[in-house]
Amino acid sequence: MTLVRNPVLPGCYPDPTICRVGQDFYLVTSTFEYFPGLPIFRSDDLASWQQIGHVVDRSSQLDLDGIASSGGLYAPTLRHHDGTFWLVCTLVDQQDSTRGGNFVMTATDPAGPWSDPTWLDADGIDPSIFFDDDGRVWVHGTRLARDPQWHDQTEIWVRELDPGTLQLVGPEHVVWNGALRDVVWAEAPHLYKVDGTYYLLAAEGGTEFHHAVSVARADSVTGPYVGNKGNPVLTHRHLGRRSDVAAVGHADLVEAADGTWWAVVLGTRPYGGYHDNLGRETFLVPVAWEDGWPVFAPGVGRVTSEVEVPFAGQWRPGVAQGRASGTVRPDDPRWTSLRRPAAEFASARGDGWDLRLGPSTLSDPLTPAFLGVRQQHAEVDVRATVRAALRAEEEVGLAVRQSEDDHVRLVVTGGDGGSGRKVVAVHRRRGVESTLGELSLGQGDDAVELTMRARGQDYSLLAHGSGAGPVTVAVVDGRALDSVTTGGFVGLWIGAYASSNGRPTRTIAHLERFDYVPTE
Ligand code: 6LW
Repeated sequence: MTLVRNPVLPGCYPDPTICRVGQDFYLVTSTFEYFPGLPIFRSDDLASWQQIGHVVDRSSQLDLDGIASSGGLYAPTLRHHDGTFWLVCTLVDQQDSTRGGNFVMTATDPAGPWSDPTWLDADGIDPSIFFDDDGRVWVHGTRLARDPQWHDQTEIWVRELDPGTLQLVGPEHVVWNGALRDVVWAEAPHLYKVDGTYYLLAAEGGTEFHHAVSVARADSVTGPYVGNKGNPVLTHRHLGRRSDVAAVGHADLVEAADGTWWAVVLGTRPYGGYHDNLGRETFLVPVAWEDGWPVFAPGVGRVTSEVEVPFAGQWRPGVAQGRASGTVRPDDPRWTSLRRPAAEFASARGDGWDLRLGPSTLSDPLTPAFLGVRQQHAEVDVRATVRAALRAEEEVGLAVRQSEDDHVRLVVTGGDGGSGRKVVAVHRRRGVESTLGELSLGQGDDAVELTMRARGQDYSLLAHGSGAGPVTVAVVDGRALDSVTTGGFVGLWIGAYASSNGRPTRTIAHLERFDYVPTE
């Protein structure tokens, strides 16, 4: 028996989906505009998760260019059937609804390679796939109701998939609008068959504070589905905004080899007021069956900070669980870039990277030289040691990123018209930039150490030139950066960043090392 710490995946790992093959569990989460996309984790005990790859690791699989922040890859579903892993997901472009859509990818090895997508003739988001025991396969998802009776009403549809052609066939069945009257955003549907009965699990209320999980059951896969009288069966919305965990919903169920049942859900851990800088994280919840219905966290009714898992071994947290501290080396699975592979602008060198500056910036929905990791701890020091011979207007340093419009940079610049290097702290807030502080460095190209020190919502930005002690260049209120303030679906990323700010350049900056050091 081991006490498993929640969240099992801290930081921006939302919309978890889980399946089991033999003794092993596999889990995938959403990644929006980040690349590589859809990280896949393996665990043999639900406690310790090791990242084994990404479902999307070639830009030839999907084109994320130009997709603005909080668009991109939403809510996947992962299943295993007959020796094949199946993943269904949506590529969303919020500016261009004709782009992207729902797709299927398959793999025989979950670590990859995964196939190119096959696009499905289905609109909406949050697709899921269910393999019935009669050999038939059913895809389901959610979309805005075709004939809405209330604002933001969605409908969950079910349609058969031909597993040979990967095309949807036959009639479509609209089976669910949510458990409660006038409820918004019935979404994240997943179908299961347990003891001959079909169960539909779905989120409702929207993925933020009012998020909830409801369940319905039917004798036939296409319904009619009858809701549980206890719906919603899991939510934290009645706990208020001071709850340690909020926004709980978007559940997926799995049965362990010993017959116990579990759910993974997303939730947030607000701090400094109702702000979720770490994003929507993945939590584990025990499930029991009573009277033919799943009971989430029986006897407790909420997500807890520790969960007893009877078959769990000793706690062996994986690096992606954020409990590894220290230098993030080039082979670390936490590294992510924006929209395209980091190899297009970065090459590993020693403990760090060479970063080729390019004209694009963090404000463009493109691929600037940004290599980051999720902020997974409220208290953490992130340090980048950089060295570069920069020209005027060029910059290299650290960035704390929410989106194109909201981020903070602590960067070395080539100075003003070549008059000397300096460190500049810049806050881009709702698309408008302001300089928060500056520190002169003098001429030369010796290494500069830049630190982002998060202590709750105080993000101190420090710079340390050779010989000198660290100097605080600015302190930023992190509440300006979280998605409660800015909108969107993602938590914060912290990364190394370099740009020539629109100019042609051949400058290469060296990131000597990048350290992620939580205080706990
Ligand atoms: C996800 C959906 C949701 O597809 O957020 O508002 C989306 N609801 O379930 C992105 O995580």
